[in-house]
Amino acid sequence: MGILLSKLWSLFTNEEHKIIIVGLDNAGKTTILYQFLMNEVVHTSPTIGSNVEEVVWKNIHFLMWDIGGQESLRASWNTYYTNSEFIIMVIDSTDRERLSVTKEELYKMLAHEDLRKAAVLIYANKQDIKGCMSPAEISQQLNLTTVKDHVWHIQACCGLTGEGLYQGLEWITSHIRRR
Ligand SMILES: Nc1nc2c(ncn2[C@@H]2O[C@H](COP(=O)(O)OP(=O)(O)OP(=O)(O)O)[C@@H](O)[C@H]2O)c(=O)[nH]1
Ligand SMILES: [Mg+2]
Repeated sequence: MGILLSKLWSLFTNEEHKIIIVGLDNAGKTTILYQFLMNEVVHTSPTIGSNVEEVVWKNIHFLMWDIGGQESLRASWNTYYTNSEFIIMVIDSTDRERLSVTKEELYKMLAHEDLRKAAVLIYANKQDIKGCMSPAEISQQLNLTTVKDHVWHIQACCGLTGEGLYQGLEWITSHIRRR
Protein backbone atom coordinates (compact mmCIF):
# COMPACT_ATOMS: atom_id res chain seq x y z
CA MET A 1 0.00 0.00 0.00
CA GLY A 2 2.85 2.38 0.90
CA ILE A 3 4.54 1.75 -2.44
CA LEU A 4 1.27 2.25 -4.31
CA LEU A 5 0.65 5.55 -2.55
CA SER A 6 4.14 6.80 -3.21
CA LYS A 7 3.76 5.86 -6.91
CA LEU A 8 0.47 7.73 -7.10
CA TRP A 9 2.04 10.65 -5.29
CA SER A 10 4.92 10.82 -7.77
CA LEU A 11 2.41 10.84 -10.66
CA PHE A 12 0.53 13.79 -9.25
CA THR A 13 3.48 15.85 -8.06
CA ASN A 14 4.96 16.11 -11.56
CA GLU A 15 8.29 14.90 -10.33
CA GLU A 16 10.97 15.58 -12.95
CA HIS A 17 13.20 12.87 -14.37
CA LYS A 18 16.62 14.01 -15.46
CA ILE A 19 17.93 12.64 -18.74
CA ILE A 20 21.30 13.40 -20.29
CA ILE A 21 21.61 13.09 -24.06
CA VAL A 22 25.16 12.27 -25.08
CA GLY A 23 27.01 10.98 -28.11
CA LEU A 24 29.63 12.19 -30.57
CA ASP A 25 29.25 15.42 -32.52
CA ASN A 26 26.88 15.20 -35.49
CA ALA A 27 25.06 12.15 -34.04
CA GLY A 28 21.72 14.00 -34.00
CA LYS A 29 21.24 14.81 -30.30
CA THR A 30 19.93 18.36 -30.71
CA THR A 31 17.70 17.29 -33.58
CA ILE A 32 16.17 14.62 -31.33
CA LEU A 33 15.72 16.99 -28.37
CA TYR A 34 13.71 19.42 -30.48
CA GLN A 35 11.70 16.61 -32.10
CA PHE A 36 10.59 15.74 -28.57
CA LEU A 37 9.86 19.35 -27.72
CA MET A 38 8.13 20.53 -30.90
CA ASN A 39 7.61 17.51 -33.18
CA GLU A 40 9.59 19.17 -35.91
CA VAL A 41 13.09 19.34 -37.37
CA VAL A 42 14.96 22.46 -36.37
CA HIS A 43 18.05 23.80 -38.04
CA THR A 44 20.97 22.92 -35.76
CA SER A 45 24.57 23.99 -35.50
CA PRO A 46 27.15 22.15 -33.37
CA THR A 47 26.26 22.55 -29.70
CA ILE A 48 28.80 24.37 -27.59
CA GLY A 49 27.89 23.61 -23.98
CA SER A 50 24.36 22.26 -23.71
CA ASN A 51 20.65 22.77 -24.33
CA VAL A 52 18.11 21.93 -21.67
CA GLU A 53 14.35 21.56 -22.15
CA GLU A 54 11.44 20.21 -20.20
CA VAL A 55 9.53 17.57 -22.15
CA VAL A 56 6.20 16.25 -20.86
CA TRP A 57 4.96 12.96 -22.25
CA LYS A 58 2.13 10.80 -20.91
CA ASN A 59 2.03 13.10 -17.89
CA ILE A 60 5.64 12.37 -17.04
CA HIS A 61 8.00 15.31 -16.83
CA PHE A 62 11.49 14.93 -18.21
CA LEU A 63 14.32 17.39 -17.91
CA MET A 64 16.43 16.68 -20.96
CA TRP A 65 20.01 17.90 -21.17
CA ASP A 66 21.48 17.77 -24.67
CA ILE A 67 25.26 18.01 -24.33
CA GLY A 68 27.69 19.03 -27.09
CA GLY A 69 29.60 16.03 -28.43
CA GLN A 70 32.73 17.56 -29.95
CA GLU A 71 35.97 16.01 -28.71
CA SER A 72 37.03 19.07 -26.70
CA LEU A 73 33.67 19.06 -24.88
CA ARG A 74 33.57 15.39 -23.89
CA ALA A 75 35.80 15.84 -20.84
CA SER A 76 33.13 18.04 -19.27
CA TRP A 77 30.20 15.63 -19.82
CA ASN A 78 30.72 14.45 -16.24
CA THR A 79 29.66 17.83 -14.87
CA TYR A 80 26.11 16.92 -15.99
CA TYR A 81 25.94 13.45 -14.42
CA THR A 82 24.59 14.20 -10.93
CA ASN A 83 21.01 12.93 -10.41
CA SER A 84 20.66 11.65 -13.98
CA GLU A 85 18.19 8.77 -14.08
CA PHE A 86 18.68 8.04 -17.75
CA ILE A 87 21.44 8.31 -20.30
CA ILE A 88 20.32 8.61 -23.90
CA MET A 89 23.29 7.85 -26.11
CA VAL A 90 22.73 8.89 -29.70
CA ILE A 91 24.74 7.16 -32.41
CA ASP A 92 25.07 8.14 -36.05
CA SER A 93 24.51 4.67 -37.53
CA THR A 94 26.49 5.61 -40.65
CA ASP A 95 29.60 6.54 -38.66
CA ARG A 96 31.42 3.21 -38.66
CA GLU A 97 34.84 4.81 -38.20
CA ARG A 98 34.00 6.38 -34.88
CA LEU A 99 31.94 3.62 -33.30
CA SER A 100 35.02 2.60 -31.27
CA VAL A 101 35.23 6.15 -29.90
CA THR A 102 31.56 5.97 -28.92
CA LYS A 103 32.24 2.64 -27.24
CA GLU A 104 35.07 4.14 -25.20
CA GLU A 105 32.87 7.04 -24.09
CA LEU A 106 30.00 4.69 -23.23
CA TYR A 107 32.11 2.45 -20.99
CA LYS A 108 33.69 5.47 -19.31
CA MET A 109 30.21 6.68 -18.41
CA LEU A 110 29.05 3.27 -17.20
CA ALA A 111 32.01 3.16 -14.81
CA HIS A 112 31.28 6.61 -13.38
CA GLU A 113 30.03 6.62 -9.79
CA ASP A 114 27.40 9.33 -10.43
CA LEU A 115 25.77 7.17 -13.13
CA ARG A 116 25.81 3.94 -11.15
CA LYS A 117 22.02 3.70 -11.11
CA ALA A 118 21.30 5.26 -14.51
CA ALA A 119 19.51 3.26 -17.20
CA VAL A 120 20.80 3.57 -20.75
CA LEU A 121 18.80 4.07 -23.93
CA ILE A 122 20.84 3.89 -27.12
CA TYR A 123 19.39 5.45 -30.23
CA ALA A 124 20.73 3.98 -33.45
CA ASN A 125 19.95 7.19 -35.32
CA LYS A 126 19.95 8.07 -39.05
CA GLN A 127 18.30 4.79 -40.04
CA ASP A 128 16.98 6.60 -43.13
CA ILE A 129 20.46 6.56 -44.69
CA LYS A 130 21.17 3.61 -46.98
CA GLY A 131 23.92 1.29 -45.80
CA CYS A 132 23.75 2.37 -42.17
CA MET A 133 24.49 -0.07 -39.36
CA SER A 134 21.53 -1.92 -37.85
CA PRO A 135 20.86 -1.84 -34.09
CA ALA A 136 22.00 -5.48 -33.93
CA GLU A 137 25.31 -4.62 -35.57
CA ILE A 138 25.85 -1.64 -33.25
CA SER A 139 24.88 -3.70 -30.23
CA GLN A 140 27.41 -6.36 -31.19
CA GLN A 141 30.21 -3.83 -31.84
CA LEU A 142 29.53 -2.19 -28.47
CA ASN A 143 29.38 -5.56 -26.67
CA LEU A 144 26.12 -4.53 -25.07
CA THR A 145 25.24 -8.03 -23.94
CA THR A 146 28.20 -7.91 -21.53
CA VAL A 147 26.69 -4.88 -19.76
CA LYS A 148 25.12 -6.35 -16.64
CA ASP A 149 25.32 -3.53 -14.12
CA HIS A 150 23.05 -1.12 -16.01
CA VAL A 151 19.66 -1.61 -17.59
CA TRP A 152 19.95 -0.82 -21.29
CA HIS A 153 17.95 -0.83 -24.48
CA ILE A 154 18.80 -0.07 -28.10
CA GLN A 155 16.28 1.56 -30.44
CA ALA A 156 16.47 2.26 -34.16
CA CYS A 157 15.35 5.78 -35.05
CA CYS A 158 15.39 8.69 -37.43
CA GLY A 159 15.70 12.17 -35.94
CA LEU A 160 14.39 13.78 -39.11
CA THR A 161 11.07 11.94 -39.26
CA GLY A 162 10.82 11.14 -35.55
CA GLU A 163 10.41 7.43 -36.31
CA GLY A 164 11.39 5.26 -33.34
CA LEU A 165 11.91 8.17 -30.96
CA TYR A 166 8.74 7.60 -28.96
CA GLN A 167 9.33 3.87 -28.79
CA GLY A 168 12.54 4.77 -26.97
CA LEU A 169 10.72 7.14 -24.66
CA GLU A 170 8.13 4.42 -24.04
CA TRP A 171 10.93 2.14 -22.84
CA ILE A 172 12.07 4.87 -20.45
CA THR A 173 8.51 5.40 -19.23
CA SER A 174 7.91 1.71 -18.61
CA HIS A 175 11.18 1.60 -16.70
CA ILE A 176 9.98 4.44 -14.46
CA ARG A 177 6.64 2.71 -13.86
CA ARG A 178 8.29 -0.60 -12.97
CA ARG A 179 10.32 0.94 -10.16
N1 LIG B 1 19.75 11.80 -42.51
C1 LIG B 1 19.62 12.10 -41.21
N2 LIG B 1 20.20 13.21 -40.71
C2 LIG B 1 20.03 13.46 -39.39
C3 LIG B 1 19.25 12.63 -38.53
N3 LIG B 1 19.28 13.16 -37.29
C4 LIG B 1 20.03 14.28 -37.37
N4 LIG B 1 20.48 14.47 -38.63
C5 LIG B 1 21.35 15.56 -39.13
O1 LIG B 1 22.64 15.42 -38.55
C6 LIG B 1 23.26 16.69 -38.38
C7 LIG B 1 23.74 16.86 -36.95
O2 LIG B 1 22.62 16.92 -36.08
P1 LIG B 1 22.69 17.59 -34.64
O3 LIG B 1 21.39 17.30 -33.99
O4 LIG B 1 23.10 19.00 -34.73
O5 LIG B 1 23.87 16.74 -33.97
P2 LIG B 1 24.42 16.80 -32.48
O6 LIG B 1 24.54 15.39 -32.04
O7 LIG B 1 23.59 17.70 -31.65
O8 LIG B 1 25.90 17.42 -32.67
P3 LIG B 1 26.77 18.28 -31.61
O9 LIG B 1 25.91 19.36 -31.07
O10 LIG B 1 27.95 18.79 -32.38
O11 LIG B 1 27.23 17.32 -30.54
C8 LIG B 1 22.20 17.73 -38.80
O12 LIG B 1 22.47 18.12 -40.13
C9 LIG B 1 20.89 16.95 -38.71
O13 LIG B 1 19.90 17.44 -39.58
C10 LIG B 1 18.65 11.46 -39.10
O14 LIG B 1 17.97 10.66 -38.44
N5 LIG B 1 18.87 11.26 -40.44
MG1 LIG C 1 23.94 19.45 -30.68
